[in-house]
Amino acid sequence: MTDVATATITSDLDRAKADLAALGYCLLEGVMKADRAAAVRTRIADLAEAEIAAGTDYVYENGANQRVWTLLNKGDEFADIALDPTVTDLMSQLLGYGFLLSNIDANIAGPGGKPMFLHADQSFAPPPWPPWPLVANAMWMLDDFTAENGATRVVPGSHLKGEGPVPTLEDKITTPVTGPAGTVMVFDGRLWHQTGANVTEGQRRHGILAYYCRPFVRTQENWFLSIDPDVLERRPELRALLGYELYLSLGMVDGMPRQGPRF
Ligand SMILES: O=C(O)CCC(=O)C(=O)O
Repeated sequence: MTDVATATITSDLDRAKADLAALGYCLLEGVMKADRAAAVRTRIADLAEAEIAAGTDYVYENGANQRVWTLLNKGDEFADIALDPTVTDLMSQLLGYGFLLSNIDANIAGPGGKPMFLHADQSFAPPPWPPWPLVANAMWMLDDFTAENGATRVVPGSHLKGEGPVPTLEDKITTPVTGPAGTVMVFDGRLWHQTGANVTEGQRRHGILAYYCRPFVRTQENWFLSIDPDVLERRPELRALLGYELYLSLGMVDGMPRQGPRF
């Protein structure tokens, strides 16, 4: 594609916020230092291999791609990613106070993988959409993302269309979002996007999607069933993010706390 406005890779938060508003996504460089990105990548690759060996894997796309789900139960480094202050600051701007973690998983795009269907992450909501996002996502690049190895592809500005796309595997209307390992792409839940095709001979593209939602939207992961209680005990700061705290009158247990407002 030519002449498409695309986000600038930056460490300037104001610049990133401007891209997010105008284009529906932004790119922040170096939020994760190179050695940390490499260590997290190794951990994801090990988990992916171990899940295949255990028969609990989520391999798809004819064996080319693999998801590793529910990362909070698979290492405290993933709680740090979910709670990252730069990303959560942007999330509170996009989603308001009390936002939740909808899910956190890894997506590995391997050689031979075709494009994912074009979608927006809030396609569960019927159109017309409100003029603000219901959900938002952060893609943490653990490898250099390139057009060849399956970088996420987006339609810049599509977050303003008010509805999702007709799902298609076509990648001609999308543009690849490339960046060095350690870059994080934060994107509005209305943005049309897809995983790119991986046309390399042997590169596996590792990324972590930390996916958030407004506090009145159902989370993708059912945390109440899936979170390991030891994780919550070790990392109590996750409680609010996973929906264990009240949001106005949502999330009550036997009514509101007795010292609070009555209705
Ligand atoms: O892995 C990617 O590049 C994007 C994945 C994606 O679009 C999704 O999980 O909704």
